[in-house]
Amino acid sequence: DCCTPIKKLCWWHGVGSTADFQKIIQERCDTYTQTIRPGSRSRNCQAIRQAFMSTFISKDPCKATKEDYNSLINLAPPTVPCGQQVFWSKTKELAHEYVKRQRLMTLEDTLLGYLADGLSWCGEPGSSDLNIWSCPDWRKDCRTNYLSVFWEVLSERFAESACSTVRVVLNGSLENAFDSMSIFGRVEAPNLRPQVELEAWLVHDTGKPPSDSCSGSSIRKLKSILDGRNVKFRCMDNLSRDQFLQRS
Ligand code: AVW
Repeated sequence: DCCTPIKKLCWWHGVGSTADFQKIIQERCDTYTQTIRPGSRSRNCQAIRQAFMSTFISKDPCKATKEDYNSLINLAPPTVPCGQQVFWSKTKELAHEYVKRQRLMTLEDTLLGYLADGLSWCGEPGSSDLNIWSCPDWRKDCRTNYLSVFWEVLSERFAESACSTVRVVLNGSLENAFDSMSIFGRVEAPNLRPQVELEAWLVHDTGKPPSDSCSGSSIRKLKSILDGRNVKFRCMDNLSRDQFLQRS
C-alpha cells in the first residue's frame, strides 16, 4: 500500500511539501506585487495565501479537482499582454533566460505561476498541516494530486487567454521536440483560440547536432492539433542555444 500511515502521515512517493510554504507564498506575493509588477492592480496577498491554503489543506491529496482551484485562480488570473506569451516544454531554464532578454512572459511571470514555481504542497485529511514528509507522485501514486492539477488548470487558463502571436520554446535535442503527453501538448496547444498564431522554436544544445526538426513527425503532430483549431503555425528549427539567445 502506498499510503501506510506512519505517525498518522501518509507515506507517498513524491517529495513532501516545501518547508515554510506559507511564508514563501506570502513573501513571493509581496515581492511580486510591490517590486516585480508594482503597476499591476494591487492584490491582497494575505487573501491569496489563504485561498491557496484552503484549496488543499485537510483534503485527500489524491482527490484534487480543477474546481478546487477556481476561486484562487479567479483572484489572480494568469493573463499577459497580447503577443508577449511564451510556452515551454523541456526547456524551462532556457525559456526563462529568453523572456528575461525580451518583453515576453512565461506562466512563471504571472502572479500565481511566480508564487508556486518550484514548490511542492499537499495536505492530509483530518489535519490542518501540510504534509512535509511526502506528497503523491504523478506516476506512482495518483495523477489527480494537487500539484499536477494546479499546473494543469493554471496552464489551461494561461493558454485560453492567449492572443495575437505566441511562442513556444521546444527542445531540439530530443528525438520528439513536441511531446503530446506534456502540459504544453495536452493542455496548452489544444486550448489556444482560433486566429492565434503559434511560433515554435526548436533549440538544441550548443555544439551538438539537432535531434528533431520542423519537418519531423512530432512537429507534424503539433501542426495537426493546431490545424483542427484554426490556429496558425510557424516553426523555426536548427537553432543552437547560443544562437537562439543571441538573436533575442
Ligand atoms: P515539461 P510541460 N514549477 O518540461 O509541457 C514546477 O515536460 O509538461 O513541460 N513544476 C512545474 C512548473 C513550475 N513552474 N511548471 C510546470 N511544472 C510541472 C506550464 C508540470 O507538472 C508552462 F506554461 C509539468 O508537466 C509551460 O508552457 C512539468 O513540471 C508548460 O506548462 C514540466 O514538464 C510546461 O509543462
